[in-house]
Amino acid sequence: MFTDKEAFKVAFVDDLVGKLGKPLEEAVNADVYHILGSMVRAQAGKNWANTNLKYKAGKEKQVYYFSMEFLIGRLLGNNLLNMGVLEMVRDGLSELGFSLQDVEEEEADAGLGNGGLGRLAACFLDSLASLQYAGHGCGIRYKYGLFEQKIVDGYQVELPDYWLQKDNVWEVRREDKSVEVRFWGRVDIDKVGEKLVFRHKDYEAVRAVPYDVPIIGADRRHVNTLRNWSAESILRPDKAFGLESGTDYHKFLEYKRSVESISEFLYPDDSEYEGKLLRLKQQYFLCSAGLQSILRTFGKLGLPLSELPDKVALHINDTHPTLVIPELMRILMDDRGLEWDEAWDITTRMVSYTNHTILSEALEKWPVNMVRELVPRVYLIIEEINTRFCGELLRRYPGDHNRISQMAIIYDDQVRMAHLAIVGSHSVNGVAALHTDILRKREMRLFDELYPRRFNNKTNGITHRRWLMHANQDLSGLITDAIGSRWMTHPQEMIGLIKYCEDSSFQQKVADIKRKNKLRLAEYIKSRHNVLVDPDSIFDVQVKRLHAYKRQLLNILHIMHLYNQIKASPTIDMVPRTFIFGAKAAPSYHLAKRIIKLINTVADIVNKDSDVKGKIRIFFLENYSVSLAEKIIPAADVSEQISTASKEASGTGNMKFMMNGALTIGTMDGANVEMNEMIGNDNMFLFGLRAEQVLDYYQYGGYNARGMYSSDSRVKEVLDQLITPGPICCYHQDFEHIFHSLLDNNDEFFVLKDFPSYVETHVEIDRAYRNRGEWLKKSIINIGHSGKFSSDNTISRYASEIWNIRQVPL
Ligand code: GL9
Repeated sequence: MFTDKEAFKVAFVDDLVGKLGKPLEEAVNADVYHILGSMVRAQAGKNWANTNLKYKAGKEKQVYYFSMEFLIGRLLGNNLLNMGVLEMVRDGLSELGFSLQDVEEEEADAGLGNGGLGRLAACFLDSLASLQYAGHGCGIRYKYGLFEQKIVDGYQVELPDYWLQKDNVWEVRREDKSVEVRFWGRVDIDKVGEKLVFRHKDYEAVRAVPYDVPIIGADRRHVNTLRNWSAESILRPDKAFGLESGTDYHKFLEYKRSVESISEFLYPDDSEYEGKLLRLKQQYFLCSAGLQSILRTFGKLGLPLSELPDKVALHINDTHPTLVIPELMRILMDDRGLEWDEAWDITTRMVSYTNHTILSEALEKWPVNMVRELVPRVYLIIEEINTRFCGELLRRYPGDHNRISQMAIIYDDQVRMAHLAIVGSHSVNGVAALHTDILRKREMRLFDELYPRRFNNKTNGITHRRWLMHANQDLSGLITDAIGSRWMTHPQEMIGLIKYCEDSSFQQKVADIKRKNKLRLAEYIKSRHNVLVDPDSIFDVQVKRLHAYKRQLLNILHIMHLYNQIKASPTIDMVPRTFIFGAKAAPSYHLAKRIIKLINTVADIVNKDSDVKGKIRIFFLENYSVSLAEKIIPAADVSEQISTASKEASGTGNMKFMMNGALTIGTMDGANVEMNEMIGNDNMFLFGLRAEQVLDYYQYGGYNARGMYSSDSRVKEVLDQLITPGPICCYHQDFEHIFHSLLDNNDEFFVLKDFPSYVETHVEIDRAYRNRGEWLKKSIINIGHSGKFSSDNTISRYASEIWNIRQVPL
């Protein structure tokens, strides 16, 4: 049905009329989405079945990526792209009177993730399938994804994300693959001969039902699976908790409600964890359901358990799924009868772990009582792992009790999940060179000393299919015109663009595409803010979660400073700038929410002030999401990557902007460092403290925020505007808190310290932008080097260096 345009149109109309019972003329975009999506799903279905048959027949080793978050976004456009029919379908639909772009807008944006960590998981799935690896996702089918953000009177308001109320054509409920997950209860220990037998009694059973989503690779033939688990009640109440069927209907309803809450919503925390029982329940639910289903699949191969590590790799995305380790031990020992040593050998050879942050507030520590009560048998296993580990340490470092308490898995009545993850896996990776370095040398130094071969780096990546080929189709076309199409499967060949970086006709084409993308974003902004943005202004963009360490505050303070300059000398010469923000704050993160209010307040004042004469404009675009990112990033001239050095483990937005030709203003943090290694100081705008300096300040002190305030008049002026009712800027009680967070807590993230160099670097950007040829040259150099950051590259390394899996051609 997708063989050629005419065949497609016939099949499409036929399907639409047949399924909806209405003539084409009456069809709306939502109908077209439903029919087209179902056609794609049906087509992919055949390849999906074939892929699974092939994996099974070849007994291929498969990797399962366990993640509490998969920030997939919309799938229709990407699936059409990967199936190689995007253009044909776009033309066909257009001839039938529909715009594919409008049809794509009908799809819910699956927001089952918070930010970078969840989006990385989605990019990895795309690369695994596209590179022909047998690699699948294992996640939770949250009924509500990340909240929908509204801005009301400048404040963030959170609304539930009813994504499932929209038609979801991709998922398939697989009732027959359901498994049971057990919580609470107690463990009876019996001795049978020499062997201890552990029996979990009086537990509460939960039914885990998988919803499978096909992940279509770029060769269209490889279709892997994202298996998302939904929590449901056991069908028979008597089986659930030993009641006589139907005797206590209220109790059953209560049980049902509590069970369903497990997959009800995604926790909206970014780089911070909440020690809530429900969150722990979600984690165990994912681990237990995922493992049971993987072991069932392995069972069909008829191989001995000793071969498990040759056939299955388990990857845990941060510590959230660390319970995979003790849960696998439990299954291997209690259900399959293995001894500890053999089970441990198998487990540690199968599991690998990625660390995504060194922020201490993000390090998960679960209270012992909570774990012991919720999953009593699993807790006993964690205790045993800890006992054996501490024994090993004692033999290796006799008498060094300080070291042992620093490294123990259970300490101070808490289970340290990162320690469990390191001890129970064969590989621990960081997500950018600098981050891995900090992990090895500082955060996890003692573990690196004990297991030097375990730590390794895998710099993050992004799928160039979604973030370039789909989001920026014109630029993608231009690249192909210039260097042919091999870059699509070998993104590092984008380096071939470098030879055009000084070619003025090529530069002009890049400029024209950027302008078109800016016009498109301007239209979007007009539809939201009713203001027409100047497409010839510099689009200066910071979009990412709102967090103190990401320093949106530095950005807005600088804008306040620019505004002060304009007010002082209205004829000041500057290239007009449009500052664009998008950011969600965790609902309980008050400082972050106040910063949103500040951005919106300053925007209000500046955008209304006729003295400004369009020199600067500020827009906070509400509800930042994957689909909004796809509109914003291709239109950016300047990418703000301004975290306090050492704090942003990698960042992935930085790579998306680079790939779309924006120039970065950034600190030497995360993957910015590696961008800088490739393109040099001439092609990005670096500023601020280096990671070493920041870490030294933390360790030895010596920074005085008040000193910055009293010695730099620009700093003083903008800070005073936060606390002084005045005509020029924006006194508000909320901003007093911001003021005090900077001065009373000695500016934890060095906003004031980096302010002067940030201001100067923005002056440099203004200067650089005026030289169009030079700017475009830099832009092309950025694009050309960005192929290195394709997640295809990242995934090949995970595959060969961690998972030991090979490509499976079909
Ligand atoms: C993060 C890091 O903060 C980012 O720097 C990194 O790029 C991504 C992916 O490795 O992981 N760790 C983390 O907890 N989050 C990240 O973005 N937070 C969210 O995903 C919201």
